[in-house]
Amino acid sequence: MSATTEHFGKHPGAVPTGSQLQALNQWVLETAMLTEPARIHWCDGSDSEFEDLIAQMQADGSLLPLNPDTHPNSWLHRSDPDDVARVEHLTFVCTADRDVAGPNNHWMAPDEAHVKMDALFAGCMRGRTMYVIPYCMGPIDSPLARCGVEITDSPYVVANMRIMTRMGAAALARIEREGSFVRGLHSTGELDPERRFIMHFPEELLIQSYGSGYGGNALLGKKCHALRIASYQARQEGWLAEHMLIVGIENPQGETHYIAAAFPSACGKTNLAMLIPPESYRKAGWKVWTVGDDICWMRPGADGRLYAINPEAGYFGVAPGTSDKSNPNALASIQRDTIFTNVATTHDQQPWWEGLDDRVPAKDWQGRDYAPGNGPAAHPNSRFTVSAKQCPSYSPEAENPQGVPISAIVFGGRRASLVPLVFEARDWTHGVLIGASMGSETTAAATGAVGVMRRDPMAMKPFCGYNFADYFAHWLSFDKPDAKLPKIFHVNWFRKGDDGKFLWPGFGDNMRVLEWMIGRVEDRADALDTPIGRLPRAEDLNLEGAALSAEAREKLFAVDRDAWRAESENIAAYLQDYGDRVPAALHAERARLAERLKT
Ligand code: OXD
Ligand code: MN
Repeated sequence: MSATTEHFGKHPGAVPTGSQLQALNQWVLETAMLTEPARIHWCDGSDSEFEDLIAQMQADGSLLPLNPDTHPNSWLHRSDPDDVARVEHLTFVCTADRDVAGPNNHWMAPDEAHVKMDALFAGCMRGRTMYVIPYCMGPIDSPLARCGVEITDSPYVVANMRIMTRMGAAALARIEREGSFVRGLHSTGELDPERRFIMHFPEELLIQSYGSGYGGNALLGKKCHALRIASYQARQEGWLAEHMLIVGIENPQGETHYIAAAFPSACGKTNLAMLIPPESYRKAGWKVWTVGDDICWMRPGADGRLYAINPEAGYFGVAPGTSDKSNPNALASIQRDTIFTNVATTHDQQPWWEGLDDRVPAKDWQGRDYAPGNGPAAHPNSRFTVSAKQCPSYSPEAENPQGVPISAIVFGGRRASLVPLVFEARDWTHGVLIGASMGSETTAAATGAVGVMRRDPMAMKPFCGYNFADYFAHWLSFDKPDAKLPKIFHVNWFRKGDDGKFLWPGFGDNMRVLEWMIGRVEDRADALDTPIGRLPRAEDLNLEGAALSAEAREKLFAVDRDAWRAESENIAAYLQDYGDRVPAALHAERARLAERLKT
């Protein structure tokens, strides 16, 4: 191996020393022997390192500067057109026993996967720099946080990891203290979809990703570590790693309730996390605080409540549809110091996407002159990467090492029919059934057909690192005698009317639903007992100024028993797919639902 190693930060001495770092150094060396990079760079996370990377990417054309007057320090990255989303069909969980991965995951035997990946990685970094990125998921001093090291040959990945995680010297110091970390090896390879795999080895705390530079496939701290590997670890250690936003709702008396909410990808988590309440609420003194928009790690505290941290430090948000109306906080966040991926541009080099405003873009996401016949100007899964601290509603509690106490958990999907606006689970077990049977129409966040209804338990279908049956059992296990668990709700912002249009205004108006939930948590708000759970009547929500049609008032608050009987049968069949490992308590809960629907 002929790689030269650059200095770690400002300190002379090529690689970090310290006895606990031996395993890390050894792995870096072995990886370098396999991948044969021209040089090795240990990332320290400094501003100057970031600036150097950006300058290098600007020079080689992989980042294009955007208009410095309107969007200072912001860049556009155009990816390979075949590399624009997560690839669920190429994502594997490799456990010794296939049943540990479960029917919800693609599985490969670890030995076979290692042979395959070693062959792909062999010599793949020739002529390239190998970056070693120590990172921490969660506040650096939090007992709930966990560290990892990603090795990559992509400067774009380094720059994004710098925004999305606590990356560099402080993370390395924690790794040295703890001596344990998740290993992630990534190479963009040839960006050939035929030579692309995202492999997880939870039993080895190892991730290997080859052939893609796309966020969810390549920023290994995010989906691969913070969800797939972390969910596996969380089960062993008694906590939860979930695909959830965390939002704080402060009432006019200054009390804040934190809500964790799971929605499938591209179903509005970022919008809900940054919601701006309707004017009447703002005038009354309600405030919304953003803790996280995608991932939530929760564990029971000494008082029996669940405490949550956002393991991420930035947002990798979907750009299309983000506007002054839908999400003013997101828009304000991305006016500077932002990396945009696969958006369109205006004639004066401003980033643009469908739903932003009515300007006509000049170039589409592939850099072609914009022509409506070529499809959307911005790719439907185009993204922005930005530090969480740039969000006007960023909660100082997001840095609290102990996390925030969760008052309510919300599950939700895109359901054009059947599912009412909101309902409350009768208890924890019922809530787990509601989460386990969540359904949603697919979106552009993953390759494949869009708009197809599929079951997506707890919005974790693409992200649970082990068998869903065991995952459901793990969720049920939190219901202990001294536990003070959050209430569980289900919402559907996406119900459509006979004309195919959404019945609920959504966005800021979702505050009306959150207020009802908080009322339920505080035992102040009313609800109607129905077979599927507790529903508000229209009069139980504050709908003043919400301009709902008569059809909306009827359908959003109703339970169609015949249709729900069919849904209940469908849920029973779905649970059967997971075989004998499904907890009996979940089948029993489903049977109780069917029983209630009979009467
Ligand atoms: C994401 C996703 O990028 O869920 O957050 O795909
Ligand atoms: Mn997500």
